Amino acid sequence: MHLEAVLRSSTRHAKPAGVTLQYGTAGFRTKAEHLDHVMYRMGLLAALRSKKTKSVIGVMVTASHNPEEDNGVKLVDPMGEMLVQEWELYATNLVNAEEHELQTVLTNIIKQESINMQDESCVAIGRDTRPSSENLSLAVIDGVTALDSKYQDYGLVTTPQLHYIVCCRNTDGRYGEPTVEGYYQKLSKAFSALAKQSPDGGAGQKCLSIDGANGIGALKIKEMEEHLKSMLSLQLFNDGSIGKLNHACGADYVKVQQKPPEGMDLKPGERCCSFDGDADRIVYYYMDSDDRFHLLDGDKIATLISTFIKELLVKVDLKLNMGVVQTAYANGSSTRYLEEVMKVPVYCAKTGVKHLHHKAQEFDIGVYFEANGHGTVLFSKTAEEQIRHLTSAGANEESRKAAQMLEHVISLINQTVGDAISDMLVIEAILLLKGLTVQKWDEIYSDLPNRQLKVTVADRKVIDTTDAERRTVKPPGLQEKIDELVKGYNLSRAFVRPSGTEDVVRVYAEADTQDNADALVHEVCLAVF
Ligand code: NG1
Ligand code: ZN
Repeated sequence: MHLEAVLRSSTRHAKPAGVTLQYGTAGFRTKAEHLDHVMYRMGLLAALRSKKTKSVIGVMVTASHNPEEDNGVKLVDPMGEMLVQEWELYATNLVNAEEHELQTVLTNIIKQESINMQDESCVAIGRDTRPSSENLSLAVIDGVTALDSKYQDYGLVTTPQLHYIVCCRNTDGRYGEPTVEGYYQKLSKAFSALAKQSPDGGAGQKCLSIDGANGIGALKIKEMEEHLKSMLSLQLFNDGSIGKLNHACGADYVKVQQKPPEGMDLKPGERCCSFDGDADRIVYYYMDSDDRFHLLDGDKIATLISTFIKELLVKVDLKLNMGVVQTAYANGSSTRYLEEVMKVPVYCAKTGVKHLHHKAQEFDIGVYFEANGHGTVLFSKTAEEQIRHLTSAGANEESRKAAQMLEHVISLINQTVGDAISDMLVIEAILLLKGLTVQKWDEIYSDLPNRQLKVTVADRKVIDTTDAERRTVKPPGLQEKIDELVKGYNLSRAFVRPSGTEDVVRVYAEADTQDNADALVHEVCLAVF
């Protein structure tokens, strides 16, 4: 195997000796200045993955909700899904190889995967608005071209837009036109078709305030808005013109701090939402007339969407099974509501979208959301076919209309990955169609007061979990301590787990009152030390 070109270019992207990183739930993520060699090598790996799968592979340069100084990279597989698990290991090995080991590690991957280096390959590259992202994406391109692979640089795109493009490129346009323009057209067409079905055509809906987290989502929502024309009235805050990316704003800040972002003018009762730094997460919120903050997170979104879909399924009389997938962070009230009132089966997956996505694929219709607002809906081929058939062959007008609505939801939702813009449009369409205000939506169930904290420990890996991360098995005695603390409160639950993206241990607790949730979370934090 001749890899001279690779080794030659690698000297321009040399790995600092001794630095090691792991391909975690969100790919590689660390301070931007440590990522040049990582990007170069992920360019190499993407080219290999493309040759192996004979498909276009995506590379997204972003660190999502993390500080502006950080950056990261993740690979996108052919259908727009996250990179398969076996290749995560190759990614880790490749990135951690010292310069003199690079050739051996690459050769091993090529051999193990029987990759024919003469095969064509193409890599689709996207990046967020971080100041470091442009140079880092050039390092990716150097890696891709060192293996004589083709590439297309899509420049500034949201993470879900890149996932969409990769899926379109590999399905001969069946999923849509593989451009950002194609994305806007697909979504605006579906939204318009749904909005037209609402009693007043959307005329009565009030303006939605959007916190763009000073990131790529702000840039892209402005472009989307032009396609939406007057169908949806939006007001954008934190658009990146003054503020810093994710600083005191964005979906993660709002969810974790349980307060509105800075830089946004909130009036009582107004419907607001926040995107995260790469626009794959969204949360809604509003202030009531007593100046109390109300958060509608991923759990409330999952409930709204699954209720809407279930009602349509009854109208079309299709026996498609639907399940909702959550994580340990899902509010206990949401799980109870979905299971007991909605009679929808709920499953708990490990944190990290790929785990939820895989579980959701087991259903005809799988709705998955992390409490932090990352999620989407997956429709199986069977479900899509049956629904499409009924758009014309439905037993009566009502059933045909419901099937058409489901078909538009299928077009509007980004099935490749959670997508703030697409989820926002689905939510807005449902609120319109059901004539719901944000307050009415919020009243569907009441969240249990909760608190999430992070603690820094010497080695977070000493904590090992089971039962979808809801219980610890290591270190010995910790779970017993947590059980004992939880017993001291009503309606309480608590768990700890090592973060997959930061060098911290996350601690979560819920209880009957905010004071109790706060007290419990502090007690559990102390138990972790
Ligand atoms: P970690 O750092 O493993 O908790 C965080 C989020 C995940 C997921 C990933 C990827 C929480 C509690 N955790 O993971 O849900 O979104 O980042 O971005 O929100
Ligand atoms: Zn994100």
